Amino acid sequence: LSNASASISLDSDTYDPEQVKLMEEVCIVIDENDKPLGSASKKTCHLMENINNNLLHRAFSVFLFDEENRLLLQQRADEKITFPGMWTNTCCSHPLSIPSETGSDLPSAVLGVKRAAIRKLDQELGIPASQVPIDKFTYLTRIHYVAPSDGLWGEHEIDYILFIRVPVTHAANPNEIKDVKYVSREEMQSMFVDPAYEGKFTPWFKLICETFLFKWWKELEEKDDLAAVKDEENIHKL
Ligand code: DMA
Ligand code: MN
Repeated sequence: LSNASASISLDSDTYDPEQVKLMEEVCIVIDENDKPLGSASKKTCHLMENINNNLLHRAFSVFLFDEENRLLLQQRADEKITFPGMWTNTCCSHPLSIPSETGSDLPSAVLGVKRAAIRKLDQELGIPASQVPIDKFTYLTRIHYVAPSDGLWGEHEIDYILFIRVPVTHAANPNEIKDVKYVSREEMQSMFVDPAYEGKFTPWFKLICETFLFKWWKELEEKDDLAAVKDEENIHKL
């Protein structure tokens, strides 16, 4: 990695100090097959300068549904350094490069991202861990995508997709989230083509909507489990 990334300052005149602090979190650096290679700070992993040199890290995206099969959406806070103010799925973040959240084989990696998901559902949405038991999450598949945010920051991830259907209470952390809303599949389908929301969805959420989301969601409505649509082994390059 270049030293230049160290010199890019995250000054608190430009950026929110709480979000700046979170840029010190340590992400899992992986190869294109999702094998851990080491670790790097969240800041290093999200600088376009490093992404352009192919730096890739592990992430997860939670889709949380209520008992009426409505999806909980969030609008990212304006304080977020990447993709501020955009609408997206329930919760996204990164498993940390710590033993409990890393894994070199797939089952342990899945366990690691589920633990990270429980941690962030609490930190972002105030959903207590007791309401999102680890065995209620379904890991569906992985997507590999790259997306610039502005000139400086962006994403390049292998993203584990997790579904969970549970009733929850939530109290959004305003430093993370500006707004939340539950939507039915029909409502999401119209929202997705509504000109009022054009350019307002995060790139990963948009990619998942364009590919798998509505098929998975329909399956969730019709069946008790998602076994028929799971694709655990593949990494889909979107
Ligand atoms: C990163 O999400 C993960 C994905 C799948 C884009 P994020 O920017 O919301 O991460 P964090 O909440 O840790 O800032
Ligand atoms: Mn990321």
